Amino acid sequence: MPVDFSGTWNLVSNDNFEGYMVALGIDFATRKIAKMLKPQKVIKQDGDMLSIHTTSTFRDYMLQFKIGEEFEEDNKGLDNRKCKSLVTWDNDKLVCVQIGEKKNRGWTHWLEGDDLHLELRCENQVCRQVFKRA
Ligand code: VLZ
Repeated sequence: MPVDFSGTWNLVSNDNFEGYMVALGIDFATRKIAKMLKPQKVIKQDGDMLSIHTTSTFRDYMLQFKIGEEFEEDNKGLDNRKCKSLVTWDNDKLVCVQIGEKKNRGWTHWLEGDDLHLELRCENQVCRQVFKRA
């Protein structure tokens, strides 16, 4: 694959994270803390194997998967709902579909110039995040 997301990335913008968290049913107190965070992503890409470690001062979330292979995702520390997740390439974009209780749940990663982009989707909400290399 031509695109390599590997690296350490710092959040620089976070549009409608609040709407995304509301759609996931995250409680008010947790949202107030979470929306102040500037998470960092540490991504390791080795062939079809990826790990995405999202870290913050409040909570961390670790995801490891093989592209093209469905896996169980527990969303522990997020909304704690289990999903069947599948990540595939759509040209140079990495697209995750998270099948579960919430409709239209998933995310897309892509590179634009030196920036890492992430769109997070749940129901009718879209959160757009941009990261720069640390
Ligand atoms: O990222 O699905 O890169 O999992 C936010 C942690 C993590 C802060 C959000 C605490 C995970 C929030 C977003 C408390 C509610 C996500 C995927 C794509 C990989």
